[in-house]
Amino acid sequence: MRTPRSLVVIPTYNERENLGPLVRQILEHEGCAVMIVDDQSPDGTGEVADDLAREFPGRVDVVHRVGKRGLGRSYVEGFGLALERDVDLICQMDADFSHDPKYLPSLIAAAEDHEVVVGSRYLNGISVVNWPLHRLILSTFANRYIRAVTGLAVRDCTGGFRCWRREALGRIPLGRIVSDGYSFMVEMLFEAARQQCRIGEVPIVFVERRMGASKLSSSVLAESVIMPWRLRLRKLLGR
Ligand SMILES: Nc1nc2c(ncn2[C@@H]2O[C@H](COP(=O)(O)OP(=O)(O)O)[C@@H](O)[C@H]2O)c(=O)[nH]1
Ligand SMILES: [Mg+2]
Repeated sequence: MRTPRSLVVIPTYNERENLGPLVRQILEHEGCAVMIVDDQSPDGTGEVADDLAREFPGRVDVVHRVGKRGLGRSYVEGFGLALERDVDLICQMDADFSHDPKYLPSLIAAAEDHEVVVGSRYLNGISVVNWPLHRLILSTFANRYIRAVTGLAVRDCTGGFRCWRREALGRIPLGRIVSDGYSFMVEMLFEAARQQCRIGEVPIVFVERRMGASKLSSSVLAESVIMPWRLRLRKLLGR
């Protein structure tokens, strides 16, 4: 069987030190190309991305967003552009090495019989390295809460390391996605489940970033509390 063509979409905000090494590791995998979606990072990540695009023509692309920044917005824009490309799979991952590119082959392989594959921290117990206890509790509680409210059967609903079959991603109404933080991950999975997509999970070990800072904010957390109920209502109303 031929290697599937995969485009890895990476949103960046202040990831200057991480981006170069990460992109190089991704490109070691046959069939993988990268699309960086930068939100005018003040630390110059956008220029690092441009340098990479020059170094790897045809394998690295950069989208420079302007206007209000946001993770969800960046993904919606990146996915829209990725769907115009001649690729089989569209992957997504963080730029901070929490998602190790070494797992790309297992996500890609699982996409053979699933339409969406989630790199999961919570398949075999908890596989997270270097998180303070409060963050672990928050994340595991959040996932239970999301599963209970939305009915999703996925163990890790908030993780951002995923691989989509192109047709499946194309069925998600990207223009209607409203959330922007962790909820964006939940909303995308919820819509995938509504489209009857087969969702699979493969185990990953998630390692907290060593360089740069997290952009987790309290408004993102507030959105995560409300969004599962909005999604449930949306389904109930058939919207
Ligand atoms: N384009 C873009 N990327 C973002 C934004 N906020 C976070 N990111 C990226 O999203 C990924 C995850 O963010 P991070 O701060 O590590 O969140 P955490 O892992 O939950 O602490 C990283 O690649 C960030 O650079 C944003 O507003 N715009
Ligand atoms: Mg992170």
